[in-house]
Amino acid sequence: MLKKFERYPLTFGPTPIEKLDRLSAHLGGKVEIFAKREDCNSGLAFGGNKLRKLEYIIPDAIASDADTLVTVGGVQSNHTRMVAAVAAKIGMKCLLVQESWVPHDDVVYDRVGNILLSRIMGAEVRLVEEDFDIGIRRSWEKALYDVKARGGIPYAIPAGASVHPYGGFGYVGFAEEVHAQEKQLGFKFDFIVVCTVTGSTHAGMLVGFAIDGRHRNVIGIDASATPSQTRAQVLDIAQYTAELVDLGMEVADDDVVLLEEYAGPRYGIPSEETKEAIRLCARLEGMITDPVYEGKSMHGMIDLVQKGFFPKGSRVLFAHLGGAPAINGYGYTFRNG
Ligand code: 5PA
Repeated sequence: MLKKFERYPLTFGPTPIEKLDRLSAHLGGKVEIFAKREDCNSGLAFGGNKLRKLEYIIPDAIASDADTLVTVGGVQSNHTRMVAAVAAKIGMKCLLVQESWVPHDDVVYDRVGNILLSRIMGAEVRLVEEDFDIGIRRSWEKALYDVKARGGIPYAIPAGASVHPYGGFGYVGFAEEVHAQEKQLGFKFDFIVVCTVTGSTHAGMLVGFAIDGRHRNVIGIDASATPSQTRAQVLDIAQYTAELVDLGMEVADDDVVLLEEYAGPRYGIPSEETKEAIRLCARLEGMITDPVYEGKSMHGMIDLVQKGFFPKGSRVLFAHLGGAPAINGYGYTFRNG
């Protein structure tokens, strides 16, 4: 589906699929759980889902003659870290707008993890007092204006590299990769669990798995805590991505499966159940998930298994999209493990 689109390689290649035996057994053994390790997809600053998306966006940035990548996220955004790494790798400058999306008072919150890495990689980091919102941001538009005012040529990448014409392609590619891996494994996954915030990861998967009718088996776990906006954004991106890749099928509103109950208490703040899910997965599998994203989708998946949402014998693929560096901003939360 993606052959006609240019791709700038930023990842190692297909990511491994790992069986989570001990977690599967701990949850009763009725469901087989696997993880696709997008968190290990690259040598660029610890990797993660944004690199798959950026592989299809960067050719356009290079063709535009831009000299500065400009993007936006929260203080502990993984996306901004990934854009900083890519800018370094391709020899561009980078301006990051880091908004106050999370009311968090760890003293080192704006000094460690993602933001620390972005600073080391030479990005200009601009801390801004604005609340969480996945839409187009005024602060980001101002940053674009500022780059132009000082004689630079900005290339605008929206939050999470999502609301960009090519933002959905990377995770269409993920689905194609899973199809190929399933041939080798000799079975197909019944469900794919994905953490959803700005929407293009979920949207790309929805389009990619629609090829063999599994689009409603992509179970989005909302981590935005603003689910109607996230849902609308997933639908919109899925619709225009489907058209661009000639899917030959209309994506409808009820094709977006987004579960809302695991995002609380709010974006970036983990519930007690999310913290327990992070500990459980770490202690059974040595697999690190974070309090903002994958901890919430892990919590969702565990709860769904326990509730019997997945029929007995199902094979469930947990998309591990990265995000572990942010855990450094939660030292107090995990001070006792
Ligand atoms: C993010 C996003 P989408 O934004 O494509 O829905 O992906 C959700 C997601 N897992 C899941 C991890 C580790 C993520 O980083 N992160 C954002 C960021 O600024 O880092 C875009 C919100």
